[in-house]
Amino acid sequence: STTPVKVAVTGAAGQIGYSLLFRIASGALLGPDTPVELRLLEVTPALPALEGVVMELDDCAFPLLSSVVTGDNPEQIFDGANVALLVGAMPRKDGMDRADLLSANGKIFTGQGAALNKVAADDIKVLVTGNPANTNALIALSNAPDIPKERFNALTRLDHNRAKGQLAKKLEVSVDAIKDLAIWGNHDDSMYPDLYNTKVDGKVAADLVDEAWIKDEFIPTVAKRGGAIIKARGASSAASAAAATIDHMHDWYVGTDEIVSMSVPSDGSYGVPEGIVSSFPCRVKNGQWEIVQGLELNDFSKERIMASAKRLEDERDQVKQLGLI
Ligand code: NAX
Repeated sequence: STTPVKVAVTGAAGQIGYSLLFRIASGALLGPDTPVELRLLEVTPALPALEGVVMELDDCAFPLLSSVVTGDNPEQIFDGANVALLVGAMPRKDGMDRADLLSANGKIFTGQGAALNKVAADDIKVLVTGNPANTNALIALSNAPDIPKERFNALTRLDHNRAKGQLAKKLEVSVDAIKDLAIWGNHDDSMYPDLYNTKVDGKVAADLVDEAWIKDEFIPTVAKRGGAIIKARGASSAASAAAATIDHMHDWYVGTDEIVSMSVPSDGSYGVPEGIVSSFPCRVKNGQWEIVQGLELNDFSKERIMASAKRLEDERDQVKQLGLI
């Protein structure tokens, strides 16, 4: 179609935004035939910096970029949006604990959920990247009662891609050889990458490596990757986080034949409680995700998945107590 798809991005002047916007405008998000209108939200003090980013977007002369709208008012920016990438959030500062972060960022997502509810297009798809992503998605969907909750996802695709990269390196295979890998649970250090259902050239990944490697190297490396990048780069993951955000929404919007990791509102599958947004292996059909059913989970996997789900329940209880949901 030639009607531009309206893609809203929050935190557009931030680090992730600086990678994300150019890829959206180049067609990486919605494909080479779909023009986009970018609608960019920032806090008021960041609007001048955002204008600089828009100047650079102009200077790329992307054929698919039909227009760019910027502002600090969610109801204006989300007006008619078909896709919303909620990246903007306050980073954790020194002396802030997780509860402080939940409270500070939670307020952003109550307001943005309500604004989406009021003005977004009927087909809106929302992906939350800003941390704590899973619980922020829960807050947003709870404040958008007229939008089906299935339209709210959170990002665990970066963990998925990190796990794929580590496994490919270990086995000296191409990432393309790896199928059916999935991250379960929360996007924090409790996330669980299941190698017992992952296939490498048709073989079970867990059979190709030592159990000790899975437990003592693979899982901790994926879990601590964000910290390792901050240490090496002096700044948190940005280009890889943008790439994962693109991958997730691309696969949701355009479709994929593969099993992918998506944090979605739990329907109780595999004993993960309803009322949280948790990562599952998902397939996408006709623009709708569904949780892959019928997977065998061993005791180790079940224990790790439940431990991560428990973290999400604790976060849910905290934001409930704060009156955010
Ligand atoms: P930056 O601090 O560079 O950018 C965030 C931007 O959001 C800033 O420009 C800020 O002004 C803006 N912002 C803050 N409140 C806003 C609001 N109410 N409305 C609109 N914009 C607002 O952070 P960046 O490195 O881009 O990271 C953004 C978020 O992604 C953080 O919360 C970060 O923790 C999270 N991440 C999530 C990942 C994931 O896998 N789910 C991985 C990467 C990243 O750490």
